[in-house]
Amino acid sequence: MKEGTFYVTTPIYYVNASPHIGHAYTTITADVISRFKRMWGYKVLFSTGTDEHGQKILESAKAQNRDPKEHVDMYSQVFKDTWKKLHISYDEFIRTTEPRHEKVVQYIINKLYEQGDIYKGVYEGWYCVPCETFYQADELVNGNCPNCGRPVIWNKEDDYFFRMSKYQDKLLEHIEKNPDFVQPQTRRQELLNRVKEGMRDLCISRKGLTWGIPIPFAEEYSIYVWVDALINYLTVAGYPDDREKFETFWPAVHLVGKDILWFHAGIWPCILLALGIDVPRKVFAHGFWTVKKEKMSKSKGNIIDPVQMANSLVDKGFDWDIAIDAVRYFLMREVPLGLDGEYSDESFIHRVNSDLANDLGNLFFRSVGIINRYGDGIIPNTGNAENELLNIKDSIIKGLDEYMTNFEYTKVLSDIWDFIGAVNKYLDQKSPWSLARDGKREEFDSIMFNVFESIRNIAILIYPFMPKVSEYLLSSLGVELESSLKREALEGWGKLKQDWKIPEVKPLFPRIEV
Ligand code: ME8
Repeated sequence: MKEGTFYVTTPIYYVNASPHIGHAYTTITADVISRFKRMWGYKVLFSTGTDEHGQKILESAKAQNRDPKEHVDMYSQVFKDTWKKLHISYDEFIRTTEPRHEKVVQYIINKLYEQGDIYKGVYEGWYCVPCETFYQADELVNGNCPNCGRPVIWNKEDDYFFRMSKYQDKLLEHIEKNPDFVQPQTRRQELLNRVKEGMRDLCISRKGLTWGIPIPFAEEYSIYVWVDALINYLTVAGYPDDREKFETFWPAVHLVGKDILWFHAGIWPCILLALGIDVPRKVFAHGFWTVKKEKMSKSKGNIIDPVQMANSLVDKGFDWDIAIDAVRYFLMREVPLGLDGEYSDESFIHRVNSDLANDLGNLFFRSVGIINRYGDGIIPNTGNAENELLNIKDSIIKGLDEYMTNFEYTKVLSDIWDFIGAVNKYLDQKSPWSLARDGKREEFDSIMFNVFESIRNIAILIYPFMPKVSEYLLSSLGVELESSLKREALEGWGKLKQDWKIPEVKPLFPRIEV
């Protein structure tokens, strides 16, 4: 990895249904860090995609009466379309059925086989198709899958195995030496315990399964879908042919849900160690969104669709882009990444009303109202900074890269909202409207300059979370976007355009009556 670069990934999602807020959560989280890092001057590679092979996908295609290829093409497009709607700025969208990926998977399997890390044995145990996971009898809970609770199937066949146990000690050492390798700490502890219990060799083949990548030296087998899927992170990074890209970006930061931590922080690093490649820079496992305390899932029928959430705001008078940003804001603000979050329509509406309409929206619209009424709509640029506001801004910027890199988004947002609160309070206390009425023009100008300069800073700070709201606010302030969405634009105080007349603005966040 070269200095100043940042590679972040989401899991590649199964193409058996449309995305819900669980998928959107991981993807928006990755989008926020990518937008932030680009703003901070990093060269970013942000990758997402779809996991298209395996028995689960084959069965879902059959259940929906589609040819598997047609099925994966269709759902993969649904994911792409949804990410476009949610303003996701990915650099790469990888599909595991792409030839470029199949080539890398086969290359890796050959390499591991040739170096003696893959051997033939007999697999005897259980398999959960919805989770695409092998289990031994002692791992089952009441005879069912310990992860999803559904029935498992018995499997006994000749199979190929990866010598995972050989890399256990190296992995353990890495986790122990690198306290931030897995975050949050509770998940790191969980992983440590599991690695210490001992790692069995991993079955990496499925006999006779045709919807998968064939094992190059035994074509009657396909490669276990999780091994196929994990390798996507290397394919995107240019491994093995594009050395330049690979050396620029690898290792990646993997964002995952807590259900798939073991694959990313247990199995995957062992494969990488076997290949002589650096293990991931970080694996961050977030919590689950629940509805009435149950994990959201298609089988339970309690799915929340992010696009429908946005539509519910459009019905209340929101512009589409602003509604999408409100969904993004809610998901990033409501729960600290790592904990579970309970979704309800009430909590969504409450956030939108209180944080967006009452705090941010109110600050902007009352400020514009004051300047229109008492200052001909022209933002004064007096240049004298109000230290109280400047210091708040500086203290946010100080730790920002670190907080963002540790995915402490709720803390960052709460700091930005404290800033918004401070500017609203400043307006109340200074009551510039009275100063204008009393003819104290200089004082009025100075206060309004500081208010709008604060709004400019706030608009830049919220950009990673709400890009369209940010762009709307900045362009209303006459600020050029390209030069504004940069770290330098947050330095100092007083980068507003001289004598800018604010155009007519529309209310961004209509208050929702409940
Ligand atoms: O596991 N709350 O794909 P997947 C929060 N293809 N996040 C949730 C969630 C919920 N209720 N439900 C799902 C796979 N997620 C594999 C990944 S990667 C090499 C292969 C999110 O479609 C969360 O990030 O089942 C979880 O890890 C991911 O969706 C799983 O998506």
